[in-house]
Amino acid sequence: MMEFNECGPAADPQYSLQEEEEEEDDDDDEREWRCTVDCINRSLLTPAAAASGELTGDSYNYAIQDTDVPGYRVIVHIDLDCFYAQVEMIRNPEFKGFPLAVHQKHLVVTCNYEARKYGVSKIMSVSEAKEKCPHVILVCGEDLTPYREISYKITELLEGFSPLVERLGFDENFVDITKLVEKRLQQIGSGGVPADLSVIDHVYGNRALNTADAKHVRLALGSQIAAEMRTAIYNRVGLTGSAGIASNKLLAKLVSGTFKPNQQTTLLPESIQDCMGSLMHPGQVPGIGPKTAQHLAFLRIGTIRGLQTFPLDLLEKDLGVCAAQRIHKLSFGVDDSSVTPRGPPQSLSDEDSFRRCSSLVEIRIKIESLLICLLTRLQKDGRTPRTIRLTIRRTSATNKWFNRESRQCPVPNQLMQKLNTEGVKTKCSIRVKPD
Ligand code: TTP
Ligand code: MG
Repeated sequence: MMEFNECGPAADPQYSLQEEEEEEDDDDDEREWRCTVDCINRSLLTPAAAASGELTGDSYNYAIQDTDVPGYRVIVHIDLDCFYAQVEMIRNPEFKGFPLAVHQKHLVVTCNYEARKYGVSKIMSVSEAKEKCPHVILVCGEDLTPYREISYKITELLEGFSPLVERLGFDENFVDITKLVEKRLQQIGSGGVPADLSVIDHVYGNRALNTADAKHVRLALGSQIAAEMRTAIYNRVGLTGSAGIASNKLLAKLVSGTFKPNQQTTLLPESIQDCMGSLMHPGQVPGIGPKTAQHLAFLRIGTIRGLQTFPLDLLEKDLGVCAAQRIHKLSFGVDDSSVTPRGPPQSLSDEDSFRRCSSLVEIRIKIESLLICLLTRLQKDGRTPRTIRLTIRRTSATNKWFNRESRQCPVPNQLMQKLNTEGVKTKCSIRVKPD
């Protein structure tokens, strides 16, 4: 992997190192749901909200003053359908309607829903995909540029609805729409919530909406906003996506995949335990990564119920207080983490396999091609990088990421100047030392 770090506008020395989220693969899950402090100020609830959402006759009483109050937030998680495949169908409209798979090297990384009907799936070898569907169209998806560009377009579009948008990978976004829901409640005014208020598309577990329940009303309005977001994404970018609407990030992400593609699901509070209980094992809880799940398995915790009922003090002894409390709460569907916009990535990286390289010349060519891609992106980005780092990962049969070694150095001051005057040259000067 090669990356430029600490990218920042020339005039702004404040940028700090942060991995470009969509291209880092280590412990992603664990990182996303960081430990948060539970500091609910119940007095911030209006009387109606404080009274567990009972109707008082004035619809504005559905509102709360602090949009951070757990349970009263409205969070949307949007996951684009077969993302790379949809992008390829936009780039090549003649592929639309036919089974299509996007591969990197010999692996299918995604395929459209036409191909899925034949049994083609993500992380399947290209040869198996061809066996399942001999006429599948195969597109190489190793150049991430088109996916990256559309991915940021979607985030930007969602930011038009709410400034609180958090990217998760290339094709997922969380949007905190609590304030937007508050606004809609104000617009409804004292006339009362319309009796025909309904949830757009699916309600998890088919629960009936109770328009006398503040939380229900807020989520129903959230489902309308989510539908507007999906329509905007389709009309402006041409992509479909699935959405989950719930009171926190964990639950919104969990339900967004209930009905796919191009559908949305709203989770009402009464179904939270059913939703958590439907998970087969703790590793399926977003925020519990593979390492923690392994640890839990070691403690003989193999189900969500097992995690919920495991003595917290024992869990704390084993995992540490913070982590234990966090995952214990997650197992009940409680997640107070906020939707945190991250802004532009703080590092730009690219990677490729050196498996077929058997000489220094071949290695040099490979590194040069990575560098050219990165410099092109850097030029488009316009910010000035501080360091460049080259990372080599040696894999072994037992450990995929065994032995990770990096070297880094400062980027010469004149690089950006040179890049702007001369552009990215097709030939870069790279010295490769034998050791
Ligand atoms: P996903 O959201 O997992 O899949 P998807 O959007 O293609 O399909 P779905 O309709 O089920 O949501 O991943 C998003 C993109 O990330 C996907 O289009 C291709 C890429 N990807 C990889 O590069 N490597 C992988 O291992 C996987 C699973 C996906
Ligand atoms: Mg997706």
